[in-house]
Amino acid sequence: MEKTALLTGFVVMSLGSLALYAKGPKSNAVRHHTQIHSLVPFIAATSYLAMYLGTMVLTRQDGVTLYLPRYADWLFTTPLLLAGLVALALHEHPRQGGYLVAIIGLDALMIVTGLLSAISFDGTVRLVWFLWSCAAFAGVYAILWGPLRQRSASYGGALDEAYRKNTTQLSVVWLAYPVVFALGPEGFGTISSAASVWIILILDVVAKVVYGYVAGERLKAAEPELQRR
Ligand code: RET
Repeated sequence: MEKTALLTGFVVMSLGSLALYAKGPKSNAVRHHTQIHSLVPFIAATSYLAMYLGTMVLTRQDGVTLYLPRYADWLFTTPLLLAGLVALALHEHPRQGGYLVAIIGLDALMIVTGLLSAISFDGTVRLVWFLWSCAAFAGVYAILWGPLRQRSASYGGALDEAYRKNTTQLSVVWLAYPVVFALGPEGFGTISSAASVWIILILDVVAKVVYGYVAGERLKAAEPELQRR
């Protein structure tokens, strides 16, 4: 059951990576976004392959299966997805790279403390790390919707529309991850291990492949503006 999901993840992510590269915009102004969006499922395919093969798949003292490649995947893919949004918002302010460092720092803290929560056997320790991770997650949202949103609003037009829509979509989909984690075997255990693997697979397809495609289409619409600036 879980093996099927993991193999499906490997196949879907591999094909998704190729499709995003083939379909994404290629002009000088936006090519880097296409590269980012096809690299993300390539990394995810690697993680699904590792999980399918059982590489870095451990068992917690209470028998819960820990899929560690997932956290390695997230540690690389989530900063890439955020970097795409930062590049868009800072199009006219490329020297304000501090936002990139800050948002990636918070994001990495979120994933690493999420991993600490998952591997913790003690329920209280697990909850503390979970909440700590959520605090870092809130920081990521604060940067996306605060200073970066402000920069993007100052441009207006299709560029701002692309930033707003991509950021909204990302914010909504990402929110599901901590919820599934909390309900899954790593947290309260309301959802079975197999169900959580399938649900996260669906979330991963939406957050990486569907998002990559739709974000690319919105960037195509903003291409003339991005070229002019
Ligand atoms: C964890 C557990 C602890 C609390 C929080 C989490 C957030 C995870 C997120 C993951 C997003 C992953 C994506 C992958 C696809 O590219 C680590 C589950 C807040 C937001 C989008």
